[in-house]
Amino acid sequence: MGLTHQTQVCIIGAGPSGLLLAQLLGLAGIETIVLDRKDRAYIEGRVRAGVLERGTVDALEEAGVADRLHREGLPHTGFDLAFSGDRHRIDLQGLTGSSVMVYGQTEVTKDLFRARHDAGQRFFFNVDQVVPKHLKTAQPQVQFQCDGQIHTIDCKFIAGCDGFHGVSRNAIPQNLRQAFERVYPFGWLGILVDAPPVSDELIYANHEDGFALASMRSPTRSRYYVQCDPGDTVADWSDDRFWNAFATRLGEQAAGQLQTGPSFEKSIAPLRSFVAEPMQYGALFLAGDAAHIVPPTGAKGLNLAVADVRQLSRAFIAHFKGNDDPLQTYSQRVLKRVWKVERFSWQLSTLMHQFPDYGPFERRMQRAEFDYIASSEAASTAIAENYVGLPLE
Ligand code: FAS
Ligand code: PHB
Repeated sequence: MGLTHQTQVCIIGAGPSGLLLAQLLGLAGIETIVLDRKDRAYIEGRVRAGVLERGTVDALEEAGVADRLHREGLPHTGFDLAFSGDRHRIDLQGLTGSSVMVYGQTEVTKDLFRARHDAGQRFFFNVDQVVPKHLKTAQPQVQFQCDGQIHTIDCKFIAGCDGFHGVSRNAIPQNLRQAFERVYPFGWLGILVDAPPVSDELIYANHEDGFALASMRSPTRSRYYVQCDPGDTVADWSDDRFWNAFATRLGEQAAGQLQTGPSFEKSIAPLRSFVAEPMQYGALFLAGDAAHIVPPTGAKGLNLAVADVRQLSRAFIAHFKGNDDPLQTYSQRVLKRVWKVERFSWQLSTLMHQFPDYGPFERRMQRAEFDYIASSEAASTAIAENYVGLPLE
């Protein structure tokens, strides 16, 4: 028979989406249980996003977990687009009055875990066989295995925060859901290195050899990426090969400032655009990568997840106060913004990468778009307002 537990909202996934949702609901007095198939150390060790929109910083302040972010985060008021060595700065502050914060997702996750632990959050780690059940009834459940036992959680709602490879999305009957996907013909190879960043701000570069991104985690720790073939493995990329490609693609000006060193993290991420509709079914509500994926070019993945959670937490809180409208309209409201962010991430990825099937005409179109952005305040403003973050609604 196994063990049975009760809660108001069962959250599947303890990544940024699940942890932030648990924190915001906890502060509103709503009980949650959080499940993850991994454990805290593994989740905190995943190196992913690095740029936070203003809205994400607002959400972390609202969640009471932004103290270290404000101590250690790096405010950025602009970034560079580079094309075959020519550089154009997107003046975020001047064009939009807003900026972004450079602070690693790893740190956001650690701050959220610490807050949830201090709040006495009920977690189940290293779970298996997770099955959301009875979604169209008043008594939904989540069944799973943990420590050799079968567990059942009786709850009012289920939040699917289990990322792209989770189970929640597919708990919606196949005939009622639709997926939209674009898989890009390249990946990103990323490294971490304890060396000062090549520039004070981020540089996104399109070079005939491929894309490169110069980012950072602190004044002494850099986060760098190069476009690679989708079939590449980390073993194909020695540090020497990485540094040569990175320096070439950034252009002479930056290459002259580059301080290299041994990488201590090296990973390859595939790039895709993906949206699953709808983002709710009965008692199940999806947030974050469980519902959508963006190529990291626009620095939107984590920020889009946080935007979902801000809306979902407000809708749950409204429900428990007697107003069910926000919850009933969650999917249609959130998807409007999701698609706008998907568009920006797709546009910037299309502009900044070398596509194997692009000929001379397409490459001229990329160069012409860069020259237009560099010469038009309106075009630069369009990039800037998407990069700092679109309004929540
Ligand atoms: P997550 O995937 O972070 O978390 C989902 C959680 O659910 C995981 O902890 C997983 O263990 C758990 N889970 C999965 N299946 C489960 C199951 N069946 N039962 C229980 N738990 C389950 N975004 C950027 O903005 N910039 C970047 O540079 C960037 N780089 C990335 C690099 C990589 C390799 C990846 C994969 C993503 C990257 N992203 C980036 C996007 C990333 O930051 C996501 O947007 C962010 O992690 C989304 O958070 P969650 O929605 O919580 O999903
Ligand atoms: C990062 O610092 O990891 C980062 C920054 C900006 C992006 C993607 C990744 O667009």
